[in-house]
Amino acid sequence: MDVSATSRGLRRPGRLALVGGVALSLGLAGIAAAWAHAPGLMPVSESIGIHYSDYDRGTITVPAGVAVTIILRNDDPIDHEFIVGGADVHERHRKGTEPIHGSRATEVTVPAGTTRATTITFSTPGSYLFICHLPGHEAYGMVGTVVVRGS
Ligand SMILES: [Cu+2]
Repeated sequence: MDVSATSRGLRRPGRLALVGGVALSLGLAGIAAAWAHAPGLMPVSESIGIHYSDYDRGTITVPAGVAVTIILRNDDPIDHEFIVGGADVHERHRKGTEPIHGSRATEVTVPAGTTRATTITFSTPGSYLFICHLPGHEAYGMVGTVVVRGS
């Protein structure tokens, strides 16, 4: 658990009492789980590394309706992308001509050797592919899944 989440809780006396009760009954893991189920109380973040044109995680699971920050670290000497969405989104990008992405949170260019963060709220539970649509990268295997679970 990060310290900022703890200190933020301490500044809210009303919630401190609730968290204290959870701490007694469930321990530290229980606190994290309780916060994870209370949107807005605890930031949700996931990290995905890219190395040798491969995402280091095939699946990430996130809660619906919560802002999730996804940290994308590209260790390669070439650019990659993280584009997440439904079949329509991916079909558009397979045929697309946009060389750089940056204006949509769900479509991120991660230049060689850099780290990018994007924050997305997935409103509808389900499974959504994330893919790098630079030429040849999807066929090479740059595909993963975001599983969005309901509350
Ligand atoms: Cu790529």
